[in-house]
Order: sequence, then C-alpha cells, then structure tokens
Amino acid sequence: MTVRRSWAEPWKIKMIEPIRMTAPEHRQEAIREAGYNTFLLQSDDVYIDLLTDSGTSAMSENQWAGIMLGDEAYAGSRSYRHLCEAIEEIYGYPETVPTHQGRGAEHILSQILIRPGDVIPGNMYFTTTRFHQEYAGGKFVDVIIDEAHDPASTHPFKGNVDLAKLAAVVEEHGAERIPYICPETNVNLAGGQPMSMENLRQVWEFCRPLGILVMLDATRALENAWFIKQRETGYQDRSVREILKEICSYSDGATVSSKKDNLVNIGGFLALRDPELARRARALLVAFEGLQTYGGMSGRDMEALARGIREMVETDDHVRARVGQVEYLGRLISEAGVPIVVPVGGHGVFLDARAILAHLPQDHFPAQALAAALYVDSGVRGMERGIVSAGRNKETGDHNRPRLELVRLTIPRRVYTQSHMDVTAESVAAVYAEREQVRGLRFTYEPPDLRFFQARFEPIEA
Ligand code: PLI
Repeated sequence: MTVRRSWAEPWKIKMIEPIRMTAPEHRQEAIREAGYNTFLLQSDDVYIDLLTDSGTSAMSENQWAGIMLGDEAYAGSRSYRHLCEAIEEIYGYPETVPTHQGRGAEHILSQILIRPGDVIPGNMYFTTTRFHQEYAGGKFVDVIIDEAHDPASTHPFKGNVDLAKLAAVVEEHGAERIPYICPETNVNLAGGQPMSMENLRQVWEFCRPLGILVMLDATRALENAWFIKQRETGYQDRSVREILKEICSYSDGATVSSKKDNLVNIGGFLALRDPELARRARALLVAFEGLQTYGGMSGRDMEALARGIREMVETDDHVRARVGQVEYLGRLISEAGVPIVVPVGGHGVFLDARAILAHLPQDHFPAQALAAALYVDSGVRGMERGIVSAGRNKETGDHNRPRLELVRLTIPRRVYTQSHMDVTAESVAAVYAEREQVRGLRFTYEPPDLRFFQARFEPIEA
C-alpha cells in the first residue's frame, strides 16, 4: 500500500487581513455601478480577489524587515546596490535599470530600440508590452505556436515560439527591421503557459547571427523554470535557481514586473548585458522615472525586492506550493466539468468562456459577462482576457478577435488558503450550471487604448 504524502506551504501565517462576504443583491448593484467591469469594482465589495497576481503577494518577515532598512538616499542608495547584486546573482544580468513597474521597463526598452516601421515578434502579446512597442512606432507580430491558441491542446510548452513563423517574419521584413524579439516566459495571455529550454535556446541561436536581440519578458520566469523542471528531460534534478539562470543566459536582457515572481507589491526593472545599451536606458530613466540608482522605486521598495528575488529561489518549495495551489484549483474546476485552458498554467486558472457561454457571439463579450456573473454569484473577482483585452486593430479600427476568450482566476502568492480555492471552484460550478441565464454585454464607454481597464458595459436585453 502506498502511503499518501502531501506537501504544504513552506510558511505559516503571522498576520491576517479581514475580508467580508456580501449579499447577492449588494453585488448585483456593485457590478452594475462598475459598468460590468471587474476592474471598476471597489475591493471592499470583493470576497476572494483573483483579479490579478500582480502586486498582490504577501511579503515575508524578512522582506518587511528590509522595509525598515531601506536606504532612501537620492543618489547611490545602498538598497540599489543590494538590488543589483540580487539581480546579477539570480538572473545573471550585470546592468540593472530600476523602474516603477514592468511597463516602465517596457517603455524605456521600446524607446531605445524601436524605430518607426520596425517589427517586434513575440509569443502571443501582453497588453502593456504591445502598447509600448506600438507607441514607439513599431508593429507587434505574433510568432507563438498554433497550440497556444487552442484551450484544449495539452502541449506541455504552449508558450513556445514557432521558429518557422519567426523565420517567415525575418524573410518578409528583413532582420534590419527587427531590433529585438520579446519572448515571454510563462505566457500570461495563453493561460500561464511555459516555453521549453530547448525552444529558448533555439530562438537565441536563430537570432544571434542575424543581429536580432533577445529581450525576455521574464516577469514569470520562475514559474516557467518550475515547469521546465517538471516536464523537460534533463532538468528533474536541477534546482529552479539553476534553471532560471539558464533561461536568462539565452537573452541579451529582460524586462521584469517584480509584482509577480519577485514577491513585492510594486517595482520592476530592465536588466541588460550591454553597458552601452544600459547607458542609453539610464538617459531616459532620469527623464521618465527617476535617478539611475532608484528609478521608480523608494529605497525600501528596492530592499524588499532584493530580498524577494533571493527568497523566491532559496529552495524549490516556494514555487512548488505556488504552482501547486493553482493546479489544485484547476483540478477542482475541471472535475466539475467546466472547460478550462489545459494544462493549468502557473499563475491562474483560465475559464474557457467561449465554450462555457457558447450561446453568446464573441462581439457580445462572453468572458466579460462571465467574470461579472461569477462576481455576482460569490464575490469572487476574476478578469476578462479575450476580445476586450485584445483591443482594436490600429489600421482597420475593427476589434482584434483572439481565439482565446477567457476569464482569468489569478492566484496571488502566499495569500489565500485551500478553502478559498474550494469556495471559488464551487462558485464556478454554480455559474456553469446556470450558464444559459448569462446575457451578453455592449459598450457604454470604450477607451481608445488598453480599453479593458476602464471600459463600461450594459447587458444586452434578450
Ligand atoms: O503591471 P506591470 O506594469 O508591473 O507589468 C506589466 C506586465 C508585463 N508583462 C507581463 C507578462 C505581465 O503580466 C505584466 C502585468 N500583468 C498584469 C498587471 C496582470 O494582471 O497580469
């Protein structure tokens, strides 16, 4: 007989933050006032907040101790030095440009490398990343493998770049119009899906001789490292710390939103190998963010971040528990018969709204409507990741129509317990049982850019 041996989180709870359950009538009113957009809800009206894993982590006692030790010197802060040391040791990049969050790093990178008319390939897209590429005059081109667009494909590395698609982009535009490729680790909009080490290496080997830089979005590279350890031959006995360093070795630099893997509530960085490129980045940093030794962060933020970076890879236990909790929720929802993106990703469970609300056309925003219905059922807040997030085509003005029409239930790190996951799964199952009641939505206000943040909707009458 095999004896079951469970694992548990490698921490215990020292401080709690109360949350409250509200009545369904209250939530009905709250979502109406929020224009059926979960971004516009007040957090006091939310019971279990799965809007995002960004900036929502619980910090450790060691990080909080670091907050007290932050060096707030305008120039030459000791905390900046600690941050540089942590980034070089764990990610392997010698140059650190600190920013207020990931999009600050994306802005600076796009401005120093992209000229109008340039093309930037990427594996699917991220909203702010693509915005900054287009804002700098570039054009984003998706080169992710086809399996990434199929929620039911069980490919183990759905974040991989399709090298044939990449070669075709180079053929069409010429390498001189492609300043860099931006491979995202654990692709967010594909459902938190990893790239394999083999694919990262192939992209690097393809791009180097052509003079195309490889600038990773390493925001969730730790979670990607965990999947490589689980799924790729030859990595089972390597620590995530070693795997993460190898991932970054196949790149010229990275943008990172530290609000995810790095276990802090604010912060980010652009990390580079080339000192000349770093010099150009710092010239913009002082104009847009702050002096080169703090950029967009306070000294205490940098101190907590330096500690978070080391802590995330101190042992593999943290990331095992983190991804394990996401997989636990995914299993419960799957067992209830609800269609989700498989394999379950690193940072959240993605409900397949297109399949769940098959009676709604995509132009009636099924994922937006499903997120609102889930909130009304239980106070669980998720987020639309479908046609609303994809925005409009800059040239034609028509909606971009992604194949993936998803609701993301994103799990903050070290915040919720297994019981919160149980409550969430039960609510998803309840909404699924009543899915035919859910009506589509139409815009009452549509912002021109990054519309999902502030758009407002109303239900379409039956
Ligand atoms: O939110 P920022 O500016 O710190 O980072 C932007 C950003 C860049 N890349 C990736 C892959 C992200 O996921 C990302 C931010 N993501 C958010 C806010 C999210 O809710 O997923």
